[in-house]
Amino acid sequence: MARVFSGVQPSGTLHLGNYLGAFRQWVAMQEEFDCFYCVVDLHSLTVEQDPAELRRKTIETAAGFLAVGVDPGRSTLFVQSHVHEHAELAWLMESTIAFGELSRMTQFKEKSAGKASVRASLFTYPALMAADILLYDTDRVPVGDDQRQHIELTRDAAIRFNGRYGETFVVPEAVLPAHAARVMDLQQPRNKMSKSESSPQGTIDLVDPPEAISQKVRRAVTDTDGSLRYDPSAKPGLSNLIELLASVSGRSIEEITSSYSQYGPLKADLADALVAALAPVRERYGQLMADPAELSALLEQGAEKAAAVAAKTLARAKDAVGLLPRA
Ligand code: ATP
Ligand code: LTN
Repeated sequence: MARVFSGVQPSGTLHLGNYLGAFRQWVAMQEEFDCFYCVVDLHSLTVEQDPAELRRKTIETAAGFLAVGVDPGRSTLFVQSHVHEHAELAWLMESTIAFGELSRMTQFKEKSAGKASVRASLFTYPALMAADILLYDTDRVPVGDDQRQHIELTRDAAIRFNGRYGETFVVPEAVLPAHAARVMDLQQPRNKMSKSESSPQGTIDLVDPPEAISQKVRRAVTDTDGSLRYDPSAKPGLSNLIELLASVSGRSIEEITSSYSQYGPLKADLADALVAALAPVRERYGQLMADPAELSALLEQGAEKAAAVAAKTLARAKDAVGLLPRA
């Protein structure tokens, strides 16, 4: 069975971008693939985190995976720092990827812009991400559009390593959703909806109550020209709402733009569709968070399964580069 790997940082509350950009594909892919889904806590250390808060968010993020429909009976669900091979292979990746390549990563440029102090790990982070993916002989990586460049870099790193040291890694491919691969902030529709950077009014959280979802959609920023058409560069707010409706309802962009003439009814239908999609997620999330012992047992089983796979790949890679095995 082909392998899938993906991860989410425990850096905040899961939102609609995570759901439509990543989670829905994660759930669908369980039918066909051997899936590994990871709470990438090491990645979140690239920026300041409060220790107690980080522990709490790690559990919440894992509960979010299950709430959206990741099935621990079929998929392996685990926490990155529980499998030490990630940090170790990351060093070999930093020794494969060039400084110039990391300098070209747009996410680094965006997240470091204007900051007085930037952690070295924010710069090297794509090497850790490459390690995450390559450790599991991953064929496909379901992600949102913002991660496309990192997956390209992972592919380049795998190809370069294999060329230099012999066939070691599977070269993975990104899988992006047809719609809503880049969900925009509802208040600032030129920026992506984000856990760490968006305002509460601009973000729909997976656990928002129905009234909050409807209110945020109603107040979403659009424009005043009144013409209902899909044009992301001239009409980013409205186009985002159209994308969202296409994604949650399965309707096409053309069908949507031809069936509404005013923004109000489109917003109302979008709000209803989002409430219907997210209500069961919110309910399951509440149940899961009520039983943290069950969650940590699942994460323990997941770590054990993940480590068994990761250890083999790491040993192969260390051997390939010429690190002397212990006697
Ligand atoms: P942060 O703001 O801390 O960078 P984030 O909200 O971008 O967090 P991540 O943990 O970085 O979330 O991303 C998890 C997954 O969700 C990734 O596959 C990413 O591509 C996807 N994703 C995140 N934001 C969006 C978005 N606005 N639209 C579509 N997909 C998204
Ligand atoms: N960098 C990603 C999270 C991430 C990831 C991964 C996604 C870390 N490792 C491996 C897919 C595969 C992010 O910030 N969204």
